[in-house]
Amino acid sequence: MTTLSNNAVTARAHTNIALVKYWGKKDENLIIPYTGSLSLTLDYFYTDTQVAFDANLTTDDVQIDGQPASAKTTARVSRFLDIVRQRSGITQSAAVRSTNHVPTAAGLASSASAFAALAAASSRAAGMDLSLTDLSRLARRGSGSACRSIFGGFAEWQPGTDDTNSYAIPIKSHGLADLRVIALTTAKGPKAISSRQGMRLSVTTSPYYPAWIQTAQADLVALKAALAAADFSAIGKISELNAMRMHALTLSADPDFTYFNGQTLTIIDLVKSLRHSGVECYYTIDAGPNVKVLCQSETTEKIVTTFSKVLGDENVIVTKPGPGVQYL
Ligand code: 2P0
Repeated sequence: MTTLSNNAVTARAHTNIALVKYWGKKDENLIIPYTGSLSLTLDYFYTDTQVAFDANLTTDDVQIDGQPASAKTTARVSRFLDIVRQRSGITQSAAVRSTNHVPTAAGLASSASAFAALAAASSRAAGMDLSLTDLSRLARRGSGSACRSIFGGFAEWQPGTDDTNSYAIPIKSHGLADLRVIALTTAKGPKAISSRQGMRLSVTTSPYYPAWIQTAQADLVALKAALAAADFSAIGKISELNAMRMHALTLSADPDFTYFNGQTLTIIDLVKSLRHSGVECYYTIDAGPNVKVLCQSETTEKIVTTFSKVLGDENVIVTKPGPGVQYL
């Protein structure tokens, strides 16, 4: 990445995978969720973002992966930068250069790493020195899941009730160093229904949404107990169940929709048959057809071999717990 100017700040943030998912906003403007969620930050996928406020610019100049961002993306970044400008008192427009370190067209680019890196870089470039809690609150305004990517390892987004008390906290874990996540790509390119639209449709039309609120809260309590006990089997089971409960909201929305494709279902079956054959692994799926498989280091090779045969080597990536946001 070329340096913009002497006062440019660059930050790196990693993506995260939610084991208990965030799916639905109580407040769409402030991005306050109905339920808490808990994720694992991943080391392999990350975004580097450089920000420089510049008196010579008349509008924000946003480039992603070396290309000018679309008008829609630029507008979303500008709305976020407006919050930073308002809080810091800076009035200048900004140059933003963001690079996603995800395999080319792997369909794994994430608003979580993007807005976590943007929050860190833009706030410091504007002269603010925010605590991690305040960074998490700020990142949340860009994209809900970004508030969790401020932290490494496991992070819990406490839903809160307003802007002041909705943020993520790190969850300490011991005995889970050999946890691995295998990212399986089944489709590339943008999805038909964004997670923002998908969650709105689920909240407003699925008759099961009230049940989701209850079960997600219970899943979160159970997951935290499983993490405290470093109980991999329980972590996997809860994650799988919670993912399917989230996807049940899409199938029960009106109009119904799904993020799964045919290969998603094939992978689910394969994970189950691996498990029945004694290879312990569990799946989780976000707002897209790609699947993440949770496993432990000793079984990773066997699982990778199984999925490489089905999807091709390039669509199977092994990753592990990753770090929190950092300045470069
Ligand atoms: C999650 N997802 O907890 C859930 C599970 C997708 C499925 O957070 O509208 O891009 O920007 O707050 O953070 C994706 O939603 O949504 C997401 P916005 P975001 O990771």
